Amino acid sequence: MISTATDWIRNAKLIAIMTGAGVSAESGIPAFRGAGGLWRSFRAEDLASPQAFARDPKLVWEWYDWRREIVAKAEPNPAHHAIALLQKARRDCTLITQNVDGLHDRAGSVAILKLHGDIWRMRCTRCAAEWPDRRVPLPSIPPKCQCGGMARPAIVWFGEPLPPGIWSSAESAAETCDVLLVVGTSAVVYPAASLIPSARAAGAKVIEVNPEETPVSGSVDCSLRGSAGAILPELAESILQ
Ligand code: BJW
Ligand code: ZN
Repeated sequence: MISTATDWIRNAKLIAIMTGAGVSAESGIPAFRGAGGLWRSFRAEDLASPQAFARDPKLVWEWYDWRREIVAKAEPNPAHHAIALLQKARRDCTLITQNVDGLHDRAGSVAILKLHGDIWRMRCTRCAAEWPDRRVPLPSIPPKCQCGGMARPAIVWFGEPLPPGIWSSAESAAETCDVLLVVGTSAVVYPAASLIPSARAAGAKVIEVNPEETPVSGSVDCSLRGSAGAILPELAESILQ
């Protein structure tokens, strides 16, 4: 199976890679769903929404402060490095990520289409200013903007639109690629998950890398069952040899 996937990638003119939380699992960052997905007793759906933030900004910020601390200590793993290597060797390779942890950047990937934002950026709820902030832990919660307004994470929450330019670039990458490699996502969050059927409908081969079955497993061209940290380096090595 891996040799078929390798052949498809080797022969592809345009490659797109879409990653989810599973690609960072081996860096010690908990995914959102499945074992370890809860913080205290909350699911992402309970905290990652404008309504949850309006109800209890301190609670939502405590969740982010906890995650920022984990992410700050984490290092890119062999899967992030293999993707960066593939992108360097093949300029025609677009990386789309749902992750906000910045580990693809730290592994050396470039021009990353970050669908759901960035955990190291803040946005003012009053004046909409955006700025980077890497302080861990935050000195006070909720953090403030210079204008005195309350800051929120510059992350796309449930019910909010994805950044339009980034989303349209991701759509066009999915619709024009010859191969879409889908790594470490449960493929349940939309519109990101819709890139998978879009790519397939436009004629791309879709390869999934995930230790578990997902709702798209039955409709992809090839399922590679295993961890990203084991499979991606093997794929990159055989493609780039
Ligand atoms: C491994 C591994 C290893 C483990 N190696 N793999 C259509 C149908 C139904 C609902 C909707 C729909 N369209 C829109 C919606 C609503 C909603 C949605 O999708 N809801 C569903 C959950 C039901 N979507 C939205 O609200 C989106 N916005 C929107 O649609 O706006 C419309 C609009 C237009 C115009 C005006 C206004 C509105 C926004 C979605 C934002 C998602 N944001 C989050 C942020 C969380 C907070 C944060 O990061 O700080 O993004 S939610 C969370 O889920 C996060 C992730 O990026 C996202 C996806 O999760 P992911 O990456 O797939 O992780 P997991 O944990 O689910 O899966 C991990 C996988 O890894 C598993 O499969 C493991 O097996 C695997 N794995 N170890 C490889 N070692
Ligand atoms: Zn402000």
